Amino acid sequence: MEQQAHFEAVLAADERIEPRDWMPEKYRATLIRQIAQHAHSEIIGMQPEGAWLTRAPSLRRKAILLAKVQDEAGHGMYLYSAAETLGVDRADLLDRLHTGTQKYSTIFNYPTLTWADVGVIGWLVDGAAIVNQVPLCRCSYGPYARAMIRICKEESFHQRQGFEMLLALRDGTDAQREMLQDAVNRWWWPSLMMFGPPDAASTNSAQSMAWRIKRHSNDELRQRFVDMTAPQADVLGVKLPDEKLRWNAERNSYDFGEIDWDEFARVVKGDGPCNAERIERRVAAHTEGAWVREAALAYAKKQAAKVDA
Ligand code: FAQ
Repeated sequence: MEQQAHFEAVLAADERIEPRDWMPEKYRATLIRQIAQHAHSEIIGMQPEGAWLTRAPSLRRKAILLAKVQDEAGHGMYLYSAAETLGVDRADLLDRLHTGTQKYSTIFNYPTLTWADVGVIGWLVDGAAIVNQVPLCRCSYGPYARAMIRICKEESFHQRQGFEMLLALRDGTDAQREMLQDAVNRWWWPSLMMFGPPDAASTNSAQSMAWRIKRHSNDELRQRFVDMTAPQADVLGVKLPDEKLRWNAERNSYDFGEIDWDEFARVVKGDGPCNAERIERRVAAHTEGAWVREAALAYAKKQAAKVDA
């Protein structure tokens, strides 16, 4: 009872729960679920852009993209470490990703068909990730909140590199501008789905907000993203593919059209354009990397034996 009171008091004072503190089991389970899904998204998210590393149009673009994809691996690592502070094992979490019992973001199940997709991922996908993740820097669980601070700094850089790449396409040839518009047409709606189901269908939101894991509802953050992004589309000279998108002076926000929630449900269930391919590639990388994990373990044992001797 005293422990429960301490937990409630920490939340009420907007302070952080740390790994050694007592916490309700459901709070622990919710964090493991969200942090693991977030980590999985980061490492699966390396694939759509990674596919363009060998085809980047210049050495400069290739170096930038390589650094970005490596950052995503790093984000996955911080997040798996944050999840491990809750008493789970990273190997088990990876198993759950590989067997499809834990989710990752729907957005990474769409293909990257052209070079413009790489820039649009930076602009829209990293842009949406920032809007969703900046409030997580104030999440009530300390290790997750701290991991998010560094991740958000890097995501901001990713977003700007994407936008800068798109400015180059805007200032390029007609074919480049068409390629840009086509990529925007394909990524806009999936980016809006990153924020999760509408509030009325969001099963976890009420409890996660009460526990101060989430600070804003899915729809609130989605609206914030639309408001931030619509003027940027004007700068890029692209049209967002939504006939209902318009400024609403009364609400001081943009109105926008209805998201295809059937498509969202299909992609969550595993039936998106690239779900099978992403998991297959991930499992192959894990299997092919077994020798690296074995070598690292053998080295760690050898070092420990030296210290003991
Ligand atoms: N995809 O009750 P809610 C990135 C699931 S990282 C798949 O609203 P919640 C960086 C949800 O898990 C992108 N599943 O859930 C990058 C739940 O199922 P469950 C990832 C989704 O947790 C950029 C069910 O639907 N970011 O982009 C999705 O309160 C570029 C009901 O939903 C994060 O993970 C979805 N889009 O709110 C990398 C941020 N949406 O678990 C490479 C942290 C919902 O009960 C390149 N996560 N579901 O079986 C969050 O903020 C939250 O978990 C939400 C969902 C907002 C995603």
